[in-house]
Amino acid sequence: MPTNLPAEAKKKWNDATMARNPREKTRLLQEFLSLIPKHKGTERLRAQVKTKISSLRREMEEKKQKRVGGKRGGFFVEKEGAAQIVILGKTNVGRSSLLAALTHAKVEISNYPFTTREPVPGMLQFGDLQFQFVEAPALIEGAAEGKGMGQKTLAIARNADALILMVDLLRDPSKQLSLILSELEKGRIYTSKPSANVEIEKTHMGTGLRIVVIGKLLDCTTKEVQTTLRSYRVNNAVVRIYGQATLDDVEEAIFENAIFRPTLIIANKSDVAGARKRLADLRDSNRDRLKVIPVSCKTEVGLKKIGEKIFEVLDVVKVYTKEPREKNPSKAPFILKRGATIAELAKQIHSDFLDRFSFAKVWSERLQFSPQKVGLSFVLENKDVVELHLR
Ligand SMILES: Nc1nc2c(ncn2[C@@H]2O[C@H](COP(=O)(O)OP(=O)(O)OP(=O)(O)O)[C@@H](O)[C@H]2O)c(=O)[nH]1
Ligand SMILES: [Mg+2]
Repeated sequence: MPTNLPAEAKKKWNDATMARNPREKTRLLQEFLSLIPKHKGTERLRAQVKTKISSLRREMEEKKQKRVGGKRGGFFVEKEGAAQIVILGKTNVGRSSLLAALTHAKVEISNYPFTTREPVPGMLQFGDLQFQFVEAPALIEGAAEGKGMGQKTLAIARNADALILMVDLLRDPSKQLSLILSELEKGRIYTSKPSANVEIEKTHMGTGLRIVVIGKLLDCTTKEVQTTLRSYRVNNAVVRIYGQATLDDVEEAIFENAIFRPTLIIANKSDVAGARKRLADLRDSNRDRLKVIPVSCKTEVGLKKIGEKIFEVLDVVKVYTKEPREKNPSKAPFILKRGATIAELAKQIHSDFLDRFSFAKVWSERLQFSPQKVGLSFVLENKDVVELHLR
């Protein structure tokens, strides 16, 4: 539904995005909020702006406390391995137990609530790949508004490559799941693939607007997209439109980028009485059709499947490279999004390989002639072996 914002509101939004100081930004956002007409089409936007204001307030409050206490919270976890998977869930569901069962991480497991207060990483060896699991602090209701370090926790989820939503089968698992999903949604993190995705990458002054439509515009032309962007004073940007997008999708992307993260549900404590019935209820209520894996960290049932399921949900392929004249491919594979081409592989190996590319050879059982000589647009598949020839 269109927001139909008056020009004055659009200008105010632009001022707010330009403001660097949180106090100033909060004030401008509040003024922006008061200029948004109240109707069904702006409901979501108003909620979003309110969340943003309360998070800015909390941020300022925390900074103030930090100046007094001098304590720093190191919440960012540097990525290692093929993918970073963040484990989210309510307290005591067994996030630490899962991390301890899958990796060598040293974590504290206890039946007291809120034992884990900072993200804890650990590595899982899966064949010739390594996955990095990160236990996030427990999520509580109101996390998206900043309760219980909620925003920092959601920021870790935003940065992840995939998510594990963990519930336990001791208490109502569907209720636990809907709490997590609702906090994620408020944080604009989606667990199912959206039908459209609009990315706005702001560029330098004077570079102009470049619209790249990879999917299809359903109800507007590229020109209308440009007009909408300009009305919000987005004048220099590369805008990529994936899937079946509407003008509303474009407008939404102006306010904040929604992101999609591949997601699995892990239902822990399958050993407890009544677990089977609760698991069935959880599966019934799971409207987004996310994959549910029942496990028990206590009896270790189901844990062996997790590596494989993560690999599947990431929707990636692993590709081995080979040096010309060497007999065997490298031991460590490269991980690429499914559908990636030789060009993406070349870029990942070295920033100037794309410019120096001459041709590639690909070995695979699926090819009629292997090795096959290919160019940059060749789509790679799982377990392909690639030899790059440079100029
Ligand atoms: N019966 C049963 N209990 C489990 C299982 N996994 C974990 N627990 C127990 O659940 C309690 C909480 O486990 P933790 O792994 O500390 O849970 P957490 O999600 O990390 O909790 P916080 O970090 O405190 O939020 C502990 O008493 C565990 O022993 C399981 O598979 N079955
Ligand atoms: Mg824990």
